[in-house]
Amino acid sequence: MGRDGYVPLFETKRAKGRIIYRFFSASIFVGIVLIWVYRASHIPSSRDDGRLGWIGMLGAELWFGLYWVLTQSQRWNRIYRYTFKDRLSQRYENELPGVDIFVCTADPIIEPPMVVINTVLSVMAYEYPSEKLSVYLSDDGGSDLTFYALLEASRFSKHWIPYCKKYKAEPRSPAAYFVSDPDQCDANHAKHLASIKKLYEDMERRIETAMKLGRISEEVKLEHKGFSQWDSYSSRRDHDTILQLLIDGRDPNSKDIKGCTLPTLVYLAREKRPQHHHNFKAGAMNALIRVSSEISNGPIILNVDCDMYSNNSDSIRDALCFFMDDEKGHEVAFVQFPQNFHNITKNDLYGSLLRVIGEVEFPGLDGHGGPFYIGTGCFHRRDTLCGRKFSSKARIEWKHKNDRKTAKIVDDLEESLKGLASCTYEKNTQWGNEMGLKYGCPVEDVITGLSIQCQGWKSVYFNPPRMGFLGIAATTLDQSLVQHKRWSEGDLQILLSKYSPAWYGLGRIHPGLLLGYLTYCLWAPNCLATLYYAIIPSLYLLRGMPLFPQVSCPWFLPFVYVVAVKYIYSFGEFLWSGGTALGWWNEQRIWLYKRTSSYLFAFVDTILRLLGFSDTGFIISAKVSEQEVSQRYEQEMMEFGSSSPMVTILSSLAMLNLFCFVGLVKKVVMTQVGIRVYETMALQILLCGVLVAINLPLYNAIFLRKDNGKMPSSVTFKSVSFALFACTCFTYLY
Ligand SMILES: *[C@@H]1O[C@H](CO)[C@@H](O)[C@H](O)[C@H]1NC(C)=O
Ligand SMILES: CC(=O)N[C@H]1CO[C@H](CO)[C@@H](O)[C@@H]1O
Repeated sequence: MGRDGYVPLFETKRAKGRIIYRFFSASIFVGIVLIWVYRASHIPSSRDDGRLGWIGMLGAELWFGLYWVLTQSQRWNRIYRYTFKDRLSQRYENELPGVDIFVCTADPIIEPPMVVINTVLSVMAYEYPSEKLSVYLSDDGGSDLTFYALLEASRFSKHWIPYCKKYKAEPRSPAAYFVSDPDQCDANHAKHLASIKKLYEDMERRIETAMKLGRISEEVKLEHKGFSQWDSYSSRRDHDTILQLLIDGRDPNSKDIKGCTLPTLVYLAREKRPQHHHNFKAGAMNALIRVSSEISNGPIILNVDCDMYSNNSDSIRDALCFFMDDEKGHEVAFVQFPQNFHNITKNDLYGSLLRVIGEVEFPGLDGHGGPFYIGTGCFHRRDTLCGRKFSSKARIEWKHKNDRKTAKIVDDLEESLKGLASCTYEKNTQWGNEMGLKYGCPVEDVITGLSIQCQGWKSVYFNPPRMGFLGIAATTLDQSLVQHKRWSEGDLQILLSKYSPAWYGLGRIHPGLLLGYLTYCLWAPNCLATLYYAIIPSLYLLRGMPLFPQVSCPWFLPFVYVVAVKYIYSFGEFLWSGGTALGWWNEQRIWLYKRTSSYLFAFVDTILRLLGFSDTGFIISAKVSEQEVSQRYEQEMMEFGSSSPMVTILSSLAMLNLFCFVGLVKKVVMTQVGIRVYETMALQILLCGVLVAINLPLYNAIFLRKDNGKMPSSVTFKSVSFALFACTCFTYLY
């Protein structure tokens, strides 16, 4: 107990070894500066000595060095958070605030209704007073199949919630719970488990039947009046607002089988018209904010993606420990949980987990005022999301926040709320600008979080040992690259937007946080220096022209120091974050692939748009989850089987490096210049060799594999031609 009886609800610990880290990183910086000095002072005097290539190396190394400096902001001051949930219940159990949970889905095919309702059920079953919990599903697919699944889920919840609370079941997504093989000891529980599992499977069968049929049968339509709202529906892009309170928590008749109150459950498909822009997920979130304000108006909002179930029934209480802390709670605008996945393979082939970001970089941002908002697994204070500015004096009175709207007759209420989700509601309002989530950016979450932090608010990163939320990770290379293209493009747009951290954030957020934002905003431009480094030194190697200092030269040392120490550190950091050695190697590969394809397309598209052209507009691939594909994913075999331009670039780069490496080997064998080559071009050989080694799975996909995940022959043809062309031109013409 502290002064004046203040009992903190959470604790913040600084990472150990920060001083050592700072010395260490200063030494790398010295190495980087020496490299710059070497480059600048050794520019060859004539074109024949590779002057152009040299100047390019200088440019690339300047970029890498400066970018490395930016990344230090995320390691400089890491902090870790711990909550005291028992203190929270001692003090506030009777005045816990209402919590509104938003689940967003957009397409019943890509995001199957069974996945969606598992998420919904897991958040309905939070260890939290049900009368204070409301769950809203926004369905931008406007699908009666999703509505039907939710209706089924509302019925199943009457059994599921009391079951979870009685047996303290974890996790509370039924599908995940049943496969986790819950070990029950007593016969009673076993019987109960069997019966609830049967209920679940019956429900699943009914939903799958409807999915196969592709529509709702007439019989089922009679079960609920809500289906009549689809009578005037013409397509998912053209329909009225569909709003249905499936469970009204205030209604004395909505009880579970034990007679306890159920959480409110609402289905919303906002109005869509072809002539109105719908602003994607940000638009859906803003409609939910308005509609929920008239139904439950919970002062805390949690939003999760529809595939992200709650793996920890105490997460709400964890988050409240930050919001309700007497001393610091009033500064906190949002509490971000890490994005985690339940279908990651052991060595995380596609680096989906972003392990180091979650374990190291976000705690580092937290030390400078808080992490970004990443669009899922995040608790917000409703008023800040609606644009309230921070004031150090305004404390929050949670007690008065609990006044729910007095119950109107439900039918009237639904009708009167529909206007809030109409296409035209936002016209001439500040929605999407000063209020709610921001429009016009592919990463609406990050830009919204940034603008909240610019209003003076802090955010908190909370990464508990048992993960709060688990989603589904990309299971093919294509999905993974497309996802990164969207992210890096969105982040670059933020840099160029009115809310750019570089000018809007300047003076409004902590400088360390500003640098942290820049690290992400500059993901896309990284493609230039990386492409340069992956192409030019190898071509020069083929021609026998050195671009790095000789082994015997003192300038060799800074290069070796920076490269060796940087990678040893990165390896250690990855293992410390819970990864495997092979996982690190995979991460290096995907790092290269992202930078040379996703980021390149993101960069080019952004430039094209700035110049007034439309973007390259390649199609977003659907989430495939065919049996075969997931089998290969589980065996950690990379999936190349699509002939997208991104894969073509990766394959061309890999072939180019292979040719250069083979050319070198041939030269060494035939002319016996071996020792001299190692002496003069050791670093270039190393670079080219590593690029070849890291691409081994790609060569395998070109030359050896027979399954459908192998490289399509059209891609092989294009990339071999391109690489041959580049090597020939460079050797004979340049
Ligand atoms: C999810 O929760 C279960 C217990 O319900 C736990 O055993 C598991 O480790 C959790 N998963 C993660 C990734 O934390
Ligand atoms: C390893 C693993 O759990 N893979 C699963 C990931 O999720 C997809 C889609 O739900 C499944 O098909 C995989 O089996």
